[in-house]
This record gives sequence, structure tokens and C-alpha cells, in this order.
Amino acid sequence: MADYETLIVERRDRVTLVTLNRPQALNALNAQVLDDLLSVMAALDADPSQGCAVITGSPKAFAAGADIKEMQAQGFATMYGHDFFAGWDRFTRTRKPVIAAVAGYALGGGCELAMMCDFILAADTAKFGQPEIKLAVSPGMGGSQRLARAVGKAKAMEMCLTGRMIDADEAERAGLVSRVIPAADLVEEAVKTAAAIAAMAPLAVLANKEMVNMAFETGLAAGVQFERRLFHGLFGTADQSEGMAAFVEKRAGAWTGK
Ligand code: CO8
Repeated sequence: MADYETLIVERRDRVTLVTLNRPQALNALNAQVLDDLLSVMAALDADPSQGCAVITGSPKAFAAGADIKEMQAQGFATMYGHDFFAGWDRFTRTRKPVIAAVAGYALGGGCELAMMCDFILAADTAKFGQPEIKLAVSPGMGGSQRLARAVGKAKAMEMCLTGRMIDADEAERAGLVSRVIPAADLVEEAVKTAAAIAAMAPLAVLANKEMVNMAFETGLAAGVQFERRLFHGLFGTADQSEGMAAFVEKRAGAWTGK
């Protein structure tokens, strides 16, 4: 694997495990982290041997935000002129699934990165928040929009306006995370979950991700039609024939990705 300045990247069979590695800054997200993550996501999408990624941080911090020291001296002209953070939109165009495995702080941009992933598994130590208002700014990587869609207006508004953090249990009750896991087991459980996804027929994985995401981009009727067309399309794949034959013959499917 290529070396990355801000990440540790390992392959666990068909799973790419990405560990944010800026411990001196509690994994604050700077331009280099974005570059490194975009490069790993491009490699993931291009590599048929890899089926799913997990992004995690340290036991203390998934990521404590965008890098405040990098932003501190910026003004409107450079932020707006360079469309600061627009590169994160590319991260969300990753086609293969990406799971966030969050322990400790996921604050500001850290919470936003977790929400850009396809789902969040939280350690019982996880804490989520959008404290940017305390710095006299606001979420800038999609947090106000994704949080409102994930947890509803009341909680999103309270979190953005007060900066209050929520713990893993509250995050699970609110629908921000799919499951809470004891901290010691978080990464292994996330890799196991990712491995289960990576063992599915690859085209069906892409289609399932794409159609769930469409629920956030369109109205119900158009979304249902989009789903049905993709579903129809999967009947043009060899893996659909294999998957249904394997079920009838009571054996495991052997996928070709075609
Ligand atoms: N950026 C840069 N450095 C950070 C960050 C950060 N977000 N968070 C922590 N660090 C650094 C600290 O400065 C410290 O460095 P040093 O040892 O050199 O002083 C080191 O990490 C350890 O941090 P602490 O000593 O503060 O550790 P504690 O255990 O005492 O506290 C906290 C942990 C509570 C997480 C605390 O570090 C904290 O509050 N961090 C900032 C959280 C925050 O405000 N995050 C939001 C950042 S802004 C953001 O994400 C905006 C995104 C959108 C911007 C829109 C632009 C277009």
C-alpha cells in the first residue's frame, strides 16, 4: 500500500481499514487528510479485490474537527475564493461502502466526516457534536444538512446552536448511529461488518448504496422508481442468476462481479 502522511491504511482481506493518524491534533482534518482520504477512496473504487472500507480514529478521538490552526488565519476571500472544503464532496462520491467506526470525540468536521460515511458504528465512548458556533462559525462540511436529516430538526438545531455533545446512546436513540459497540471491540466488529458487505455480489452492493442515498436526494415517487430501475438492471447480471440458483440449490453463491 502507498504510504500516507496522515493515515494508516491496511488491507484486511477484502476490507480497506483506514486509521486517521494525527494524534498530536486529535486527528483534526486538514488539507493533507482530505488529499490522503481521496487517494485511498479512489484506490478502493478502482480495486476489484477491495469491497468495503472502514474509517476509524484513535480511542480518544475519531476526529476533533477541521484543523482550527489551519483555518485560523483565513479570510472570506480565500475561503470563498478557493471554495474551502469543496473537496469533501468528492469523498461522498465514493461508490463502494464506507463505514465510520467512531470512538471518542467526533466533533465539528469529525462528526461531519462520520456522517459522510454510509453508516456509523459507535463505541460506547463516542461523543458527537457540532461545536463550531463556539468558534463563531458553523458546520462547513455538510453537518447542518446531514445532521438534520439523521436526527431531525429539534436535536440538530439544539446541537448546532449550543454545541452540546451527545453520547453514543443518545446518538443511537436519535438514529445517528446504527449500533453501539463496547470500545474494545469496535474496530474488529466494524471490520467484520465490512467483510460481510465485501462478500456480497459487488454490483448489488453498489446498487444498494446508490438507491439508499437517493432517498436523501429526491422525492418518494422518483426514489421508488429509481430503486425499481436499478433492481431491474440487476437482472442483467450474472451474479443475479448465480445468487438465485445458489439459494435454490442450498449452497453459497460464487460471485464474478458481472
Ligand atoms: N484543530 C486543530 N487542533 C486541534 C483540534 C482542532 N479541531 N482539536 C484539538 N486540537 C489539538 C489541540 O490544540 C491540542 O494541541 P496542543 O497540544 O498543541 O495544544 C491537542 O489537539 C490536544 O487537544 P486538547 O489539549 O484540547 O485535548 P483535551 O482532551 O483537553 O480536549 C477536545 C479535547 C474537547 C476535543 C478539545 O480538543 C476541543 O474542544 N477541540 C476542538 C473541537 C472543535 O471545536 N471542533 C470543531 C472545529 S471547527 C470545524 O470542524 C469546522 C468545520 C467547518 C468549517 C467551515 C469552513 C468552511
